[in-house]
Amino acid sequence: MPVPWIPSAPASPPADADSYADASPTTSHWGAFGVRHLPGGGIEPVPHPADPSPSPLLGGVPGALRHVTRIHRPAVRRGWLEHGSGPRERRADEPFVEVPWDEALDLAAAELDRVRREHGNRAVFGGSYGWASAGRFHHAQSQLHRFLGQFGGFTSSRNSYSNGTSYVLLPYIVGDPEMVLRGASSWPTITAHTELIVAFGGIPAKNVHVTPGGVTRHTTPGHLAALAARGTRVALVSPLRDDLPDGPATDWYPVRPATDTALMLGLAHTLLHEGLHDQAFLDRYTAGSDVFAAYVLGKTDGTAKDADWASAICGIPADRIRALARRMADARTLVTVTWSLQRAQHGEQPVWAGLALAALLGQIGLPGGGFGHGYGSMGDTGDTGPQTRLPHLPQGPNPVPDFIPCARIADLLLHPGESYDYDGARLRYPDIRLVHWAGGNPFHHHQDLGRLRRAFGRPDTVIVHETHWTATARHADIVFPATTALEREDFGGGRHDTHLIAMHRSADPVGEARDDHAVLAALAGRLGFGERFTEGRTPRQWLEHLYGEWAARTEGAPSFEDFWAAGEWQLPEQPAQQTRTLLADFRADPGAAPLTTPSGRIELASARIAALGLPDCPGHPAWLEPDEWPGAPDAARLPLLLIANQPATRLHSQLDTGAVSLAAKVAGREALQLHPADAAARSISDGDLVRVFNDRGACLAGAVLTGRVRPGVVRLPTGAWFDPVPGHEPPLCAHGNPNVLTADIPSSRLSQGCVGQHALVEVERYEGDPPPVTVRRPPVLLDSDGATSDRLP
Ligand SMILES: Nc1nc2c(c(=O)[nH]1)N[C@H]1C(S)=C(S)[C@@H](COP(=O)(O)OP(=O)(O)OC[C@H]3O[C@@H](n4cnc5c(=O)[nH]c(N)nc54)[C@H](O)[C@@H]3O)O[C@H]1N2
Ligand SMILES: Nc1nc2c(c(=O)[nH]1)N[C@H]1C(S)=C(S)[C@@H](COP(=O)(O)OP(=O)(O)OC[C@H]3O[C@@H](n4cnc5c(=O)[nH]c(N)nc54)[C@H](O)[C@@H]3O)O[C@H]1N2
Ligand SMILES: [Mo]
Repeated sequence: MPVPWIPSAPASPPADADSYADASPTTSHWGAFGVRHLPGGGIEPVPHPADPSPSPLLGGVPGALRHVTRIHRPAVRRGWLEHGSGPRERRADEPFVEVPWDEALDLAAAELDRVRREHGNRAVFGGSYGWASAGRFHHAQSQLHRFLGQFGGFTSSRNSYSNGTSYVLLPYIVGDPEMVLRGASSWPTITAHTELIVAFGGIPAKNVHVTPGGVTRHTTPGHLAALAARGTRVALVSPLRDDLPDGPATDWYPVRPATDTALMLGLAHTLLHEGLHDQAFLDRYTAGSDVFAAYVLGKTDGTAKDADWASAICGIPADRIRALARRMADARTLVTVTWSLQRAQHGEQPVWAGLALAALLGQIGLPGGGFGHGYGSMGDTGDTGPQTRLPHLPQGPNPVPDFIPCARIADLLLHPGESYDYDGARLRYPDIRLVHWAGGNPFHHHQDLGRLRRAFGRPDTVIVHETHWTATARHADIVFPATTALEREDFGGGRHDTHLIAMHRSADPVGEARDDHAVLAALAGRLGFGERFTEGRTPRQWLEHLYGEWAARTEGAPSFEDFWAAGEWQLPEQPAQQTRTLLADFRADPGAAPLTTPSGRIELASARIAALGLPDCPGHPAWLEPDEWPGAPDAARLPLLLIANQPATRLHSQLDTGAVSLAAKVAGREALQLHPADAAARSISDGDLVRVFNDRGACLAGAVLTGRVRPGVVRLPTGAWFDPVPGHEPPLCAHGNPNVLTADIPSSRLSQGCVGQHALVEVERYEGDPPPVTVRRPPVLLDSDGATSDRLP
């Protein structure tokens, strides 16, 4: 039986302009598209005609829009309704009572007010991390932050799960993080100049369809094709062969996960030992290269980090490491590191070591050379589109200074009053009594979901706005049904977008769903600041106002009416940005254009970081053994290294109920890729139901055997909706969510980033009657008399 697995999902064909013309325009994180209505009542997404490579995720939109898991009415957890607010186990299997809007709003407003009066504003957590949907006005977090700011403030969150570790590290070593995040060479420059790309984590084609806020033209697939046509060689350093599409001239280095730093140090050793490094570059543009070189050559700790040393750790033969280093020195070489590498314990190290490696080559700031961070992580890395600041909703000030690095959410809830290190400071967790979340799915994004479930038991009240009955909605006390982007008017575009898209309303709201803005305006009204929140405008008037302010300072922008009628405005091009790297000025004259680091240069050793004395982030790039990697003591018991990376078939947990995601499930669960040798050793065949487990939890998955993963490595992407089987502690997820397995520890005490990418696990064939997947049905919903709602199909 063929397994319906999509390794790197194929793109949909580009649209013809005619079918787009009679569709309603909109945009999304996976691209701009039109919504066409079908005779039977369904919808069909039509790609934007200017998009050379529309996202396969478009195919997930129709199924998700009207799925049975859409939330129809406000709902309150029965225990909360009956016993009032207070700490309690918040489990996904407790029924909800559907209540009228006024009642739900009254309850939420009164509880917000009580918490503020009794515990102060810092007892409200409103960080609300998550990707919500595209659209500049209805952006859920912006709306919530504006509301909570006017409410008197809230404990907020900083940074991201995406690249939170790098964001803290980079200011110490390059100054502005954008210098390497988006300042490295553009794709056209790479295809014109680069001879060798050494891609740690690859350039995964599955990821480049996504850009936060929207994208009209997906250009990276075309650039990857251009690389292939030009014959640019790519050294793919990844445990997964699918991290680079077939096409470019590829040498695969199937590195053991979590060991890239050792490999980079081995490469650096060869360069230094054989005198292939650029000493003049190091002297002029870097600080601390002597400290770094002394460490690499073994002068500090007696261990030379040579290719043999590196090989024993990373599993790449020493002669291949030496040969690669020599080739790097001999060519215009771009060293790139995907964000995934820093989403791990000691995640600073591969980023810093990769930068140091590129510095040794002396090509930083040259077209097509140097260091890049995020090619293949996001669609707009290396994009040449205009960088226009698009209109946005003003959030206003937040009077509460308390914040957490976003990946510390469970620690925040579990350990009020405890202190912790962050970015050179010592911070303390406030005591959170109320959590208000809109536009994010912590039961998707956070690690160790069993622990997160305990953490969500601590606050008095959890309020969630959601479109669907996600695991987060199921762990809330008060649930507000939110409209999706298709059910309201807005405009949107991403950071490098070529178009600002008018997002016309193309579907009626499901059930009684309301816009997040409307929910918050109603709460603000009850709390006495309704007029301040809305400024007396309807959503349409907000759009006209925000657009109008922006158009007034944007040359050539049409009137709102013309923009709305046309469905888009193509933004003016800014050609000057296309070929220069942000570091080009620094390279031309480091004295005149210094970096904002203490030395003004690239810091290969940082005295500031060293002075912090952190055991998990020393003052120069170093190989530090993580707790969970193939060489760890626990690997004797848990011999497989799980890669929990981004899914090819959806955006995080979004669109998991859509056709593209469902088509790739195996045995009804998320697909787990594993090597045939590992499968044979466990009597696992293609398509088998398997149990993936470690000490933190377990999940079921469907086995897919493939030689495109390194032996000893299994891949289970994120995003299958968490479906805890009742009665299991630690949790068993019936559906295949890898975050029951990942550890909730910080990347380091410097940055407190997320470590979700890796975990040690074991896999076994599942025998017996499997628990069913229940999460694709709504939870039990009661009406106010306690009867089960009969609305469900
Ligand atoms: N193990 C592991 N975990 C990871 C990662 C990993 O690599 N490994 N990656 C991490 C990364 S990089 C990220 S960015 C996070 C992503 O984590 P999230 O951003 O939290 O994931 P999403 O599924 O995009 O959640 C967005 C939610 O918003 C809802 N939504 C959409 N539109 C609206 C709206 O208009 N209003 C409201 N109220 N809700 C709306 C959607 O239904 C969805 O539930 O996951 C992280 N988690
Ligand atoms: N289709 C789709 N695209 C997306 C997203 C999505 O949910 N769906 N999410 C978007 C978001 S929010 C973000 S932040 C970006 C994330 O961008 P990334 O963090 O770069 O994406 P990942 O897919 O998590 O990881 C990239 C690759 O790194 C490899 N890798 C993992 N561990 C190691 C290691 O130790 N060493 C090496 N050399 N390689 C390793 C994995 O095989 C993986 O496929 O993706 C964006 N793009
Ligand atoms: Mo992300």
